[in-house]
Amino acid sequence: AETVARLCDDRELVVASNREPYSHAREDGELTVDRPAGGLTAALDPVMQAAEGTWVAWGDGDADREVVGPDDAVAVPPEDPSYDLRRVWLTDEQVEGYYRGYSNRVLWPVCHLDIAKMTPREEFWREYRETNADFADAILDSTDGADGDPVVWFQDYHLSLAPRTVREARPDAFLAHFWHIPWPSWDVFRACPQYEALLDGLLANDLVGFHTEEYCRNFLDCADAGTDARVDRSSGSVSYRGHRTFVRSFPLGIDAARQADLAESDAADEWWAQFREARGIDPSETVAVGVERLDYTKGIPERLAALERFWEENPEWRGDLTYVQKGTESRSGIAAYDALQDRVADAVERINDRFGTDEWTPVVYTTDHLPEAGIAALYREADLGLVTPVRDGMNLVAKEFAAAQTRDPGVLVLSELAGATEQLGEESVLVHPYDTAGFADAIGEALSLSRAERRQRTADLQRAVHAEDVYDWLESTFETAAAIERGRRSVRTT
Ligand code: GDG
Repeated sequence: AETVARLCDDRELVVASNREPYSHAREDGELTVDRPAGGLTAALDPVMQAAEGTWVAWGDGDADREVVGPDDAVAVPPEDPSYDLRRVWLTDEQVEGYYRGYSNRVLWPVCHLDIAKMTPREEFWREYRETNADFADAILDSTDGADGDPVVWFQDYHLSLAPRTVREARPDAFLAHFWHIPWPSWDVFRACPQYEALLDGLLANDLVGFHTEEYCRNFLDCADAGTDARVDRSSGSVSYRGHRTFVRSFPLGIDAARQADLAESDAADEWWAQFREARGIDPSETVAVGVERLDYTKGIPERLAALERFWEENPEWRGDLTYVQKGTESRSGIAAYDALQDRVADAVERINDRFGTDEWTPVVYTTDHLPEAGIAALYREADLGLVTPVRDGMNLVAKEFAAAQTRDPGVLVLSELAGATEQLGEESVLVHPYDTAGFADAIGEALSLSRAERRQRTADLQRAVHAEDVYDWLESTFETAAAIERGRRSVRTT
């Protein structure tokens, strides 16, 4: 955290993301604070504490409104206030149009190559623009009066337009943006009617980061075809409206050491003992696991079809291979998500009716949000980790599964369409999520690996996830930013 803060050179650091790192709630009249849950927020939090910066995010919920000081900001973390959390308040129309509409019904499907699910309504775009302007205002307000030009780091697809507004007001600020989902090729991206405005917003940044080289190449192609920018592929940069944007890949990692500790924790043991008991999983059973939000990009129905095929063709595994699917409901109320929830529930019921017995349930399904230790226990206990999205920017579950193999090592079965495959593909059993027959065979192959082979693959996977963890990701992002700044300064002085 100190290193990263130093790389900001004592300039004001502002992070902007849709979700807030701390949220407040009222339970039985008591005000409670929810801690950063995801790996990224947990890793960024100490950086923000060291840099004493500002985090701008959507303030979600009534309790958040109670905990504001001047300028809609509250100092966090609560026990040792060291940086400002500044909330952007959204109207119901904004939540519907900016978040549930444009972000999740236009950008999400387009970037995951599912343009048939794209719903580009006029009011979605209007609210997205307005909300991005609100974020930009909050960023500018919080950097007002700060010494020097700020460093602003935007997270993700919710905030494509805000960089342009910030750039216009603060031409010398350093603006970086990390895009957590895939960037599609030009022929897909152009299906989005606002492609030019989106590129215009993103090209106001000095640095745009993606998980993989492929997304970087796609972005450069889109900038080339969708704007009048000059694209230099050899340096990975775009010159547009008098400004140069560098495009780089920064594959996001996890806190691998923490994940391994969690897998070995008492809380994980306790959670697993209870879950196993409650769901009737016998200790002798072989366990496969899938952990995700119920999102159509995660390939859950496709995976269930492959498992069904596997049990069909391999009757000796009935009663032995149990699949645990954790699928938390997500983005409910959006038709594509509601349909997916029904589809998954129906498939689970059908498979369990077809193969289940009084003693054995083939698919153990839970929609609960589990404690971190529960997730780690599932990974640790599983003989197979099935991470088979039909598209995924990175997929951190694959990395968490690898890090949590602290005992009898399990096998990672990974989709060739996940970003994580660029780093973990070689040591995994790779599948194509839509090739049901090949996927079923791969499950058989993964189950047949010897202990020595599983141990070797796991050791290699763990080396990979520890070698490029979330802290390396932060450091390389900020080092790249510092190098770009140094390059600029030397150009100015020569
Ligand atoms: C986007 C991109 C990219 C899941 N269920 C529970 C729970 N989780 C945690 C997992 C993991 C995280 O949520 C999911 O991360 P993913 O990376 O798999 O997927 P997305 O949410 O789609 O994230 C993705 C990511 O951004 C980062 O850039 O990798 O490609 O789509 O950490 O463990 N955690 C707890 N309970 C649950 O029930 N505690």
